[in-house]
Amino acid sequence: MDKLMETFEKNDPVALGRVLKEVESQSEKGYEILKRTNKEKGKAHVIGITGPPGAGKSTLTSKLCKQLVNKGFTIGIICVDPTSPFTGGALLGDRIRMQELAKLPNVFIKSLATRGSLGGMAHSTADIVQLMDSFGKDIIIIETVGVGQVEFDVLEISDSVVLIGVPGLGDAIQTVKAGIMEIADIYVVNQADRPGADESVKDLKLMIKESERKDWKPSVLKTIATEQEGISELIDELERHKTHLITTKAWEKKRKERNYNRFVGRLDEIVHESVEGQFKTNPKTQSIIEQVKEGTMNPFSAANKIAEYIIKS
Ligand SMILES: Nc1nc2c(ncn2[C@@H]2O[C@H](COP(=O)(O)OP(=O)(O)OP(=O)(O)O)[C@@H](O)[C@H]2O)c(=O)[nH]1
Ligand SMILES: [Mg+2]
Repeated sequence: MDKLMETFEKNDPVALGRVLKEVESQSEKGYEILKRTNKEKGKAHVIGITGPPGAGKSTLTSKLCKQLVNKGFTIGIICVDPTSPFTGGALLGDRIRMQELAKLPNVFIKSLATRGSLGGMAHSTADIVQLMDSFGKDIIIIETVGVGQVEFDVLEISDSVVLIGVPGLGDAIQTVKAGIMEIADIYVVNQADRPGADESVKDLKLMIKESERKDWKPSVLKTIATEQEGISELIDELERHKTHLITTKAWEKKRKERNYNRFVGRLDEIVHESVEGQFKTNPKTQSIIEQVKEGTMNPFSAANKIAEYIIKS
């Protein structure tokens, strides 16, 4: 353990990989590591990149990353794929695209796929963000597909959220706009080499104008990720957003919220595990559970009874 942390502190990427594995498997060692690395955190700029499948998130992330490395930044990338157990091979193309990135100095990539539990995804992402931050990464990019609840929770960890669309996808974005409007800080119309890009930009700008958001007006950029076009503008915009967060103290607030949410999340887990452990093994609660199943006791009174019993014991 000490040796592992020693190499971690010496910025050995192999140690970062091992540390991430421990934390991901939620081992005792993993929690020890999280406790030890909880100092001096919150320096990294966390960027969430989301959008529909095939929009070009990975291509854009890869080009963005290359330019950031050239500017001297160290980068951590987290690929969150809540759908991977179902789409299976979909990640393969990504892996190939990302492979060239992994060869770059100062870039570390971590893929995160669900193993059944969607709920744990945001926790795991938060853990990985902490570790990459503590390791000294300047920028952490979280790439995630879509805009469902899980992705929403994951994106909440980010300081800056970039929503990537493609020309003609205006309608698709419209349908999710209620939720995404509140969290996207920068809009990108990628694949701008395809027809309809300007209309999409116009549509998005109109949507933004209509939104009630006051603190920050998101800008709309056009990119051709495959040609590396528009990437430096995106970097400028990300820097502008970071400055905005710092000057409005939202940066600080975000970190406080992140700390609080992680505490509540962990507390939740502990309570849940201990309660479940108790009522599943305790014979006294068994009869109540049986009655609930049979319908002879209503679930609300039963839950109250068991909660009372557990709190008392
Ligand atoms: N014409 C054009 N194609 C692009 C552009 N950017 C990406 N592509 C292509 O679009 C396809 C999907 O790109 P990805 O980067 O894998 O997209 P993604 O959003 O990461 O996809 P998922 O991770 O599967 O959701 C690839 O074949 C890319 O080469 C672009 O600007 N123009
Ligand atoms: Mg991708």
